[in-house]
Amino acid sequence: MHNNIAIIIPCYNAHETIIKAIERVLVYFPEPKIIIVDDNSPDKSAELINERFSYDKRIKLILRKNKGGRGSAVLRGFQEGLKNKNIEFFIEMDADLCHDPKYIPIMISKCNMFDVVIASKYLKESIIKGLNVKRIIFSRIVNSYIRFMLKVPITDFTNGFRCYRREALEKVDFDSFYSKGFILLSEIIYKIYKKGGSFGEIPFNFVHKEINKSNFNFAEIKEAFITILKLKYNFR
Ligand SMILES: Nc1nc2c(ncn2[C@@H]2O[C@H](COP(=O)(O)OP(=O)(O)O)[C@@H](O)[C@H]2O)c(=O)[nH]1
Ligand SMILES: [Mg+2]
Repeated sequence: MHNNIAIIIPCYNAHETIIKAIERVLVYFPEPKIIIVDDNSPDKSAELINERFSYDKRIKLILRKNKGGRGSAVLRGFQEGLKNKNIEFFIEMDADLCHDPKYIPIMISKCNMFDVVIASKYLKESIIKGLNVKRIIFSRIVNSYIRFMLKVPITDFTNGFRCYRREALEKVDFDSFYSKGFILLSEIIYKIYKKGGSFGEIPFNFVHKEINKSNFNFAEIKEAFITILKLKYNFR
């Protein structure tokens, strides 16, 4: 059972949490395909993963030379997973324990009805813990801006905890992306939407811990606003 699922985890400087994140996935899925894409993290996350899992066939570590952005790392993971024709469902989740794998079975079952299912921080039943007020307000503004611009009927465009069906990903031209960072999460939604894809959301508890230093920076914010404009007005 569940041998048709790949779990993609982008990893950058996550050595404090990545092993636990993998182990938590294994609690729910004893035989998953886990693909971790690490961009040569200076904190040596990759070494740690290798020490613990190098003989474990379920876990594949893809090492890239340079920090290429969270979104682009996930695309790399999708490309790897798509090579295996048995895989039907592609889960994307963070390495920093903000995304509890207990929601994965719920996302997958809902994904039988939708092309993409998103764990949303902004549904009525969702709970956000540990995120400072500035980040919450910023995320709300960004999400309102994206929804206003792109008109896709979902509430959370920026959370990287999702399930995609194979057919949805196969419709996407992986060479056509404008962005590389977190905004790629919105770009991929828009691309699937334009191809007629359908979207479902589930509420979840987003739990942010103090140890989670964000990789998020000004360059990514700039990229976000420009990418949305490019998508809306269709220019390069
Ligand atoms: N491979 C790779 N992973 C990244 C990069 N930037 C962020 N990540 C990972 O993407 C996820 C989300 O990043 P995070 O810094 O927690 O962003 P935040 O949650 O928006 O503050 C985590 O699993 C990070 O380890 C990157 O440039 N390359
Ligand atoms: Mg995070």
